[in-house]
Amino acid sequence: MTRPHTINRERGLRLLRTMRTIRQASERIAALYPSNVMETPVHLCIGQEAVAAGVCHHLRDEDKLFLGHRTHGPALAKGLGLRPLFAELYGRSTGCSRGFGGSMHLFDPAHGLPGSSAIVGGSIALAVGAGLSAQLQRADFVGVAWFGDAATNAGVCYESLNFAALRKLPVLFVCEDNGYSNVMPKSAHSAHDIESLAKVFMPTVAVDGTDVLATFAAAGEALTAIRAGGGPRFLHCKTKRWMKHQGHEPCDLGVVDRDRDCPIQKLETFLRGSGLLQGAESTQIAQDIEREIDDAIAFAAASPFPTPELLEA
Ligand SMILES: Cc1ncc(C[n+]2csc(CCOP(=O)(O)OP(=O)(O)O)c2C)c(N)n1
Repeated sequence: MTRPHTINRERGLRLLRTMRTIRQASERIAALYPSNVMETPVHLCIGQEAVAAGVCHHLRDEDKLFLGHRTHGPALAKGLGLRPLFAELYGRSTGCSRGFGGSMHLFDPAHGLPGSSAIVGGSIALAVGAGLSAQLQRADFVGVAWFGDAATNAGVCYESLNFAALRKLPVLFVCEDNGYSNVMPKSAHSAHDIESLAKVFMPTVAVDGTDVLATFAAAGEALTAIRAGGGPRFLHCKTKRWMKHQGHEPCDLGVVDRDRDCPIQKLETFLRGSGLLQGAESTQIAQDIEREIDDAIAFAAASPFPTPELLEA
């Protein structure tokens, strides 16, 4: 049974701002990409913003989030700035990975982004390692594994779920399930059902990942249990990818209805209906974000490329 949403204005606007930042930054990347100013492949997460915002609003800087190849949304929601993101995409020395990593290797330890892996499933065991380290040090942080549906086919996923459950580690597994591995639907790449698989090992919750309030509530409950010493939790977020697997072009698989499936529109409709968003507030938020993106792009374009010496620094 779905529960009615409860949220206050401040939190609602924060979620909206985060989702809009991800959307608008992604749209700008898509627009700039064909001009070859970016020195990296990009995997955009337009349509998937609610998962990033809903989960990451519960995370602290100390919590360690390990990403895969589709990084921009959760990295921004976790605290990465627009300047270091755009500078990294432009391959400049002011980027979060000094221009050496690109889109799939965003690095910002101060905001709990210790690294990511472009190997499908590669981030999962790293988050379990972070959870083990928190347990051994009696430290108060959580390891978060962020991965797509196809990563649940990897052997390391099973080993990680098993070990985290066995040792009751503080780990949140977030499966951002957009139903596809590149152009291959889940029915063609997985013989298992993700929830049934995860439930073998730990409490698992499935949530509509286009509904930020549902995702926010489910992630909050899972993290509260983990932080209380209850062991790992698995969050299965079903969402839609609006763009092609990689690059700047819209998805042509015919599975997205941009009105019905838009997480931002869903939240705005709810906030307006509840009297928490009024008049031109949403437009104002969008305009503020556009200015921040303009600033980040100008910063990136004016920054120097890295030198070989910087590798050793
Ligand atoms: C081990 C491995 N196999 C194949 C690839 C090529 N590859 C890159 S992304 C991708 C699809 C991944 O799908 P999913 O994990 O569901 O994430 P999504 O792209 O949908 O976010 C594949 C097959 C890879 N990077 N690593």
